[in-house]
Amino acid sequence: MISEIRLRRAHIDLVSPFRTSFGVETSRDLLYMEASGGGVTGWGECVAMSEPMYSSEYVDGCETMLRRFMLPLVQRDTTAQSFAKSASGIRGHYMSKAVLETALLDFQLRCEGVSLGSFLGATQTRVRSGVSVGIQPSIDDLLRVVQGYLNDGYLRIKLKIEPGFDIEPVRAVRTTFGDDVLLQVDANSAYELSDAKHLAQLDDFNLLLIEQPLPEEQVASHAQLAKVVRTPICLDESILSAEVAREALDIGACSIINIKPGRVGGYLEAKKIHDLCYERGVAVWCGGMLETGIGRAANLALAAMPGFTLPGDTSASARYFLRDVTAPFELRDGHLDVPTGPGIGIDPDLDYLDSITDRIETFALSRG
Ligand code: OSB
Ligand code: MG
Repeated sequence: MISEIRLRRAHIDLVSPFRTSFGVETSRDLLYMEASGGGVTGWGECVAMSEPMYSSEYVDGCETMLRRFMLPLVQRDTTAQSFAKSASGIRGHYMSKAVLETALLDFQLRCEGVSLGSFLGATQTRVRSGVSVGIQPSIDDLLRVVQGYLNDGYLRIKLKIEPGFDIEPVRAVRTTFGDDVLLQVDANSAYELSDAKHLAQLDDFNLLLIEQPLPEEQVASHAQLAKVVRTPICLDESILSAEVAREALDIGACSIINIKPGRVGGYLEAKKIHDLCYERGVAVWCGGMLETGIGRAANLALAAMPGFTLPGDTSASARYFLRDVTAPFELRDGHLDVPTGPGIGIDPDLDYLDSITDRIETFALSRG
């Protein structure tokens, strides 16, 4: 039984600025939920960024949602499953739902001694790692950064693109590093359907996929785009639930899906999207939101499911932080090991986490 929930706000610097079509991140504004009882603590990490630029959600807004509408739904005997059910009446706010649901799920799995991987049906003990490369000041800088990641052993490169930094940088990377490099691009919604012919120039570079070229709401426009562009379209921002995923696949808006548990309300919904895609033979991969070790551990469990046939954005701790809040996730032969312990399988270094914590608020639970 859970006796209290803590909401922790913290911050951590990134090793280098991460630029996308929607902005530049230099540090991570963190919100963790901790569900505790009987000496056990379950953890969740919120994926929202400090500003609503990737999607409409942002971390201070998540804190308000949790405080005002979600924590009141939790009682001592609330499970991840019962929380998901009661929170389904709240529209949207997936990232807020996900962090609390994950803390509850981690708590119950730790109590049962079951790893998140086995709960989800993971079949792999390690997962192939890709890396997401931010927009760079110049093509020379980009080539240097990509070379560094290839030297580290990353098995797939994802280039962030935007209008004005797209065809030539991709050409340069393909030409410099050759045809064997697994390469894909992510536009974070920066284009319009009228850019279809421009984007079709990317067809020359044998990319695995183009991720989220058009705005989140324009699912049907992606189906139009897919008729002009030969490179497979992969959706990220648009896929907010298994229902949206089903509709997007049905109309041909995408042929690959980036699954981010935080974006869809948690691991239970993420599993539904995996299962739907697996049944249809649609490839999925695990995205990331610059998570610390807490969120990364859980993503690795998900990425170990059988339908995750493409390398994800599950990179090593060192790609993000000088020092992670958990023992660092390290690349071995381009792979990360899936944690095997109960729940997410890893604990934060509490002394270090406390040192980067701004404040903690404790919520005592009623009996239920
Ligand atoms: O669109 O996939 C994205 C990071 C923050 C927000 C959105 C995205 C990303 C990434 C990096 O591409 C993923 C990662 O390495 O965690
Ligand atoms: Mg993306």
